[in-house]
Amino acid sequence: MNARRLLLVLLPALLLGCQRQPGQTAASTSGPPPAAPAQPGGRVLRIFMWSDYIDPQVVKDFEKQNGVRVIIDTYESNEAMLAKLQGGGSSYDLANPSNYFIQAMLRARLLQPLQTGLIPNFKNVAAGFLNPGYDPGNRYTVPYQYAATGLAYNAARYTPPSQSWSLIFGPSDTVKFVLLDDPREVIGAALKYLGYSVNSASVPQLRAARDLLRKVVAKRGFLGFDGGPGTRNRLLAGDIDLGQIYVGDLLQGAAENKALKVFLPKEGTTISTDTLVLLAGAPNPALARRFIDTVLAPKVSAAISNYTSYGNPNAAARPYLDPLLRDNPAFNPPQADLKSGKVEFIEELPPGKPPRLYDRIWSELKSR
Ligand code: N2P
Repeated sequence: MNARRLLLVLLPALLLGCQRQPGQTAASTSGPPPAAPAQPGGRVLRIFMWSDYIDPQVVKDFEKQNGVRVIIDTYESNEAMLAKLQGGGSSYDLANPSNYFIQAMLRARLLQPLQTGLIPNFKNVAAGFLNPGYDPGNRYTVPYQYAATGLAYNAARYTPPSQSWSLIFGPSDTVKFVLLDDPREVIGAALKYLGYSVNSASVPQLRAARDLLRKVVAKRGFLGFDGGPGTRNRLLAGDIDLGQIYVGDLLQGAAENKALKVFLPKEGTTISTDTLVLLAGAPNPALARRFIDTVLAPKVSAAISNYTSYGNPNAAARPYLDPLLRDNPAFNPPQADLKSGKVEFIEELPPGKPPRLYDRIWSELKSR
């Protein structure tokens, strides 16, 4: 926790001069009696979430309506999220993993059942997002937002001659570009460019993806790996021509600068659902469920997507979605492309050799 956050958490207690230690009762506290607890319970809700992934007004309203403080710490990859949670020492209530990290979090005993029966707005989840393969019966997850991954450019400095991954994966070395700092996205895009599944577990196919990516990261125009917001900012600053990016992160920048554009490459691409999960050690599970219930309310859910430009799995939110977003194929990939697998959901790899192969490819790419 940084100093500012620490101060925000401690401030009410410091002002009252009566910070109560664990196990200390009101009767044994000297000085003025403690103020009535904020509703419900005068607590802090701590959320670990992808960066730039919520409308801050939604958080402020939740704090006000419930008399609580919400602290959101952010990350830019599932790997970073899992490493921090596995390292312990953090007392988050909620986290925001992608669908293909749920089983790994369960194996690491990081999750507790959500009990969606206690979350009335769960009824708003669109049928296509219910009972997913990564979490049968929605025992541990609700879908939060989803994101396809595209190629983005700044039209003020670069006009792509095609809508293809070949702009970066082809032989030419004339554009400056970055790739996402995300192994499944980068290896998945290379697999898709080669005509394979983004979830391939085939050794020859993965070798082909590795050989391609070795050449890609050796290009003069390759300027490194970055997160979604970092890539958006480099495009806004005009430092790069092209960037692989989670579509919503780019569309947030396009609201600021109309020259920022994004497309889903014609060979196909990855997509994933980011979820909300209740962590096993959550200090405030009831408040955490109340937060999930709030973000699943139709207008709140739509406000979040309208702010973040990310896909919305909430059927009741649809009427409130910005039509410009709703009708943008990069934001809302065509059903036919989802059905055909052209836009393909990243899934957890089968255990054993495949995850090790992906890890090996990724470590090699990152060590260059
Ligand atoms: C938010 C990125 C979320 C999409 N900045 C990654 N699945």
